[in-house]
Amino acid sequence: MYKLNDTITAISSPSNDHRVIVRLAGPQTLDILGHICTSFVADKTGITTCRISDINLDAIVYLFRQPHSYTGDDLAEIHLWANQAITEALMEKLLSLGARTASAGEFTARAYLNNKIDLAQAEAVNEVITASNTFQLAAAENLLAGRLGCLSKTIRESILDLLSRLEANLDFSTEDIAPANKADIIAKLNETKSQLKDLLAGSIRSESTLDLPAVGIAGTPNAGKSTLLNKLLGRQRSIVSHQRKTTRDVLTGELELPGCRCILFDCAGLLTHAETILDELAQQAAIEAIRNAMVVVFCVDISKSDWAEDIAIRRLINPAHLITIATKTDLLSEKGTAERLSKLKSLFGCDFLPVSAHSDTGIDKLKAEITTRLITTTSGHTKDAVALTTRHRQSLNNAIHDIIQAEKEIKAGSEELAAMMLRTAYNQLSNIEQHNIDEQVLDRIFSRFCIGK
Ligand SMILES: Nc1nc2c(ncn2[C@@H]2O[C@H](COP(=O)(O)OP(=O)(O)OP(=O)(O)O)[C@@H](O)[C@H]2O)c(=O)[nH]1
Ligand SMILES: [Mg+2]
Repeated sequence: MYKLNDTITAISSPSNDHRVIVRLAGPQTLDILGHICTSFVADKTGITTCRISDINLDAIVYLFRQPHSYTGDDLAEIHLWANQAITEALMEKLLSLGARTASAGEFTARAYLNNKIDLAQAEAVNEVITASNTFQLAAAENLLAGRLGCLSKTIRESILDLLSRLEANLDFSTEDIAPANKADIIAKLNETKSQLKDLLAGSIRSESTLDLPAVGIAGTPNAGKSTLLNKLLGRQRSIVSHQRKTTRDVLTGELELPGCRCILFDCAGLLTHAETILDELAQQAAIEAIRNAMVVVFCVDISKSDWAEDIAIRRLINPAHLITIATKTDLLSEKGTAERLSKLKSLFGCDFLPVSAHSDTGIDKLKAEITTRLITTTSGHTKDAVALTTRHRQSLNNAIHDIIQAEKEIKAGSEELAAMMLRTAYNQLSNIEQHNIDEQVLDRIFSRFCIGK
């Protein structure tokens, strides 16, 4: 499907940007530039300013000659300040001169097919584009820098080493491997298996970069959840009233935090007993949403005189990350707030962050706490994590499985079968950077990209 011998073009800047970047790559690039630009002469740096006669505008053209370009062929980036109509006129001109509209991810597909980057790095381009927080971005950049390819290459080399030792044994000996040798090979196999497991464990699920993490606001009815959601989002997303059970549905909004984004949701107040069918349905929706949340902000109304209901519903939820907050602190004096905070601490066994959506108290601290929890959860605590796609995980898991089988075969004395399993494990890992991967897989990978990348 991917042709390499024609010239492709696409707008590669965001649609809401007045600075437009048009990419052009392929053998006709220079010819086309010669047609559209008056006096086109690229200097040694490959950067030139020229007038595009058809649209009567000046543009900066960056020319990268093959093979020293992103795609590996002649590539130009035309930068100009233009509106949509002018940009469309330019695109039409490029197409009339023989360029073809690039499909999603086709520039990166060319880079891959021209051996400029390996497949893992190509996928990383997309991960960088879709990353939703700084840690996911760092993990995607690690992937882009070829770290996964590098790590899998080191592991492949140890498999090759083991394979050569096994095969030497098969070729030159009619007897079983000596026990000392056998123990050594098994130890090496275990080491390789651990390296693969570490790689998986320390990685970030890059699929999750496509879905923003969910942060839920939970608590009893009237705890001030909807008021808090509206405050954090900065708009009236959820209805607020002094009546209990005002919120029935799960209501969401996108929350921009420093360094990351998340989906914040409000839901029905949790109950110990559902009285009506409507209560029951609202509870089910709330519990389901809270179960899927990465972080839960648990609200307790500090102005209440009895927290028995709050204590009971706290037991209903068990999220990985819980932030406990005391709401409506504006209703108490400073001294009263301090006294009740320590009472809440002794009742619930954890600290409460004092918050008031009415007076803005604690809102910035809450945002910072949510950010910290999200980053801790998505980073797995490592800066060196690599973002792995489903395809990478599959290859790594298959390789681990093959190594376990190889170990079993060695223990059972069938070195020939063990060698076969190791060869399969080796091939699984080669898949990660594979160059002869079939078209359908390539299609699936690059179709997730946006046009122009
Ligand atoms: N003084 C004060 N009142 C608040 C604050 N936050 C919420 N309230 C009031 O508390 C009442 C309940 O607020 P909601 O935000 O609707 O509470 P909720 O937890 O969403 O309630 P349900 O949807 O019924 O579960 C309303 O009358 C709010 O005005 C606050 O920070 N200070
Ligand atoms: Mg509500």
